[in-house]
Amino acid sequence: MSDFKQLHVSALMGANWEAPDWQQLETTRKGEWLLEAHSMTERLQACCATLDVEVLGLHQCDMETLTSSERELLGHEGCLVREVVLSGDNMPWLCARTLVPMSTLTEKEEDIAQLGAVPLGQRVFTQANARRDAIEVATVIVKGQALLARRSRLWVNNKPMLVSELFLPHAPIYQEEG
Ligand code: VNL
Repeated sequence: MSDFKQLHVSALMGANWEAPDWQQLETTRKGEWLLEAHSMTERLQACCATLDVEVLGLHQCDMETLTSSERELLGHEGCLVREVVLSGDNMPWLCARTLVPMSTLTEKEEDIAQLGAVPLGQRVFTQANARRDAIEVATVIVKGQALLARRSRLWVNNKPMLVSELFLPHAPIYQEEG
């Protein structure tokens, strides 16, 4: 699994994030996935019988290691880094890396550091004031294959976190338009 992590997490970290072309994307199936403003967990769950989360990594990073765009989106702060792979019916669908600033992990949000196999979306979107903004998209080449990715900021109780998601080859986003 650690080769998998190395390959996909570094691909996410090296992505060239760009503002989405909303008008063009909104009309496509891929675009609906990439621009999903509500819970990606729920959207994935609707496509399978069992959605499993495996935690690949959980560590802290200093604010010096954040990129300039990460600092612009989150502020100048150390973060908890959570890396997971989500599988739908035992097929790997999504690799996600989330940066959670230390000031977000306070009060009712302290438990976000200990989610384990509970999907982040399940935790965040039960909160009435959860919202997503700053959606960006990228195409990332992994082993010669072009994969879709997105990055977005989630807010819980007005505290931010930054989620990067890489859609793996078997993910429903690539299934034919029906
Ligand atoms: C997580 C991150 C889950 C991003 C997600 O969907 C996601 C997580 C289920 O860290 O649990 O899109």
